[in-house]
Amino acid sequence: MTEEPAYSPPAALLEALHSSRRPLLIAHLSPDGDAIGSLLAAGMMCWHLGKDPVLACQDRIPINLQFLPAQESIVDVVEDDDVDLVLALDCSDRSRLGGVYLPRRHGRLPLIVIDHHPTNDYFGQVNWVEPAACATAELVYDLGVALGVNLDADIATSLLTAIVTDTRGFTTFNTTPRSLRLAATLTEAGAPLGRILETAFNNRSYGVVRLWGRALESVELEDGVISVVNSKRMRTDLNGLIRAEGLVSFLLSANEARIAAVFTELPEGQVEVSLRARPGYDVATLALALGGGGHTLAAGFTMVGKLTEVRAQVVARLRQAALTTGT
Ligand SMILES: [Mn+2]
Repeated sequence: MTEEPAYSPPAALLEALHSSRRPLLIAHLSPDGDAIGSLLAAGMMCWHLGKDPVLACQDRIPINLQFLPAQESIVDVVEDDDVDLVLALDCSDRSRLGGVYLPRRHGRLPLIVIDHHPTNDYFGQVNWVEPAACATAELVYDLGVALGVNLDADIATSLLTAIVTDTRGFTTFNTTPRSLRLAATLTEAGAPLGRILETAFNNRSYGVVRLWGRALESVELEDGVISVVNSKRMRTDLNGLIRAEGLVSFLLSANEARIAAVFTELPEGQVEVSLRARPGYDVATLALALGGGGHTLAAGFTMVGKLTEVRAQVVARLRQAALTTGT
């Protein structure tokens, strides 16, 4: 590895990991590139160290990440009674672990958290949280250095995919010189940057494109808050498709928008709210207040209620945020 570590894992983390034989590694539910990339890289590091980890994530791996090495080893049900440590990756609170974390069985095991969300609530016994890191994978890289693991092409591919997706192709404001140096190091180690960018961003199903079209019919802009709904009715002929992936970032590209929101009606009477903000505005505070979390400029939460009512209620609060927190 050529890029110097920027962060040091806590001694207690290294100790716990060294003495574990079968750690349970968990990426958050509704996983993104950072969750899956960090999970796979950490899992491969464990293999290099002769450990026998369980890699787990409650939800399906998004189609644009299904090229990643070793992703077939991720399980969505943990039946193993043998695990001796839990390592949470990119999870800001306990609920993000989803159903692969079984409190009755895993609650007595040491719980280690590696994350970069500023809203992290330190739910582990050991919490390595670095909000300045552009991705959890940046910390996983530093963990690899601390563990003395050789950076092979598969680990590099997983880490670079995580960094590329969490920085949306090095376009977010938390992209740092180090993000770029890490990308160079990982590319040198064999990660295919062009293919990762292409697969991560130019890769959505025709169904998602049609769903964008229907959701965009509902677009509204009020006081700098742009929003759409994605209702169950819009998806009846779309084969179980739920999320209009990428749409919230697209909405924010409207010049008049300062905050963007997508309201997705979930099957069980819940509404998932995805939020994005331009620099100088903040959507994390509201998301956290409503039981979710995330970053200042990208956050989300889920609440019970009717789609139209949730939209009206949340947009009213976002309009306050768009009027009062501008710089
Ligand atoms: Mn992340």
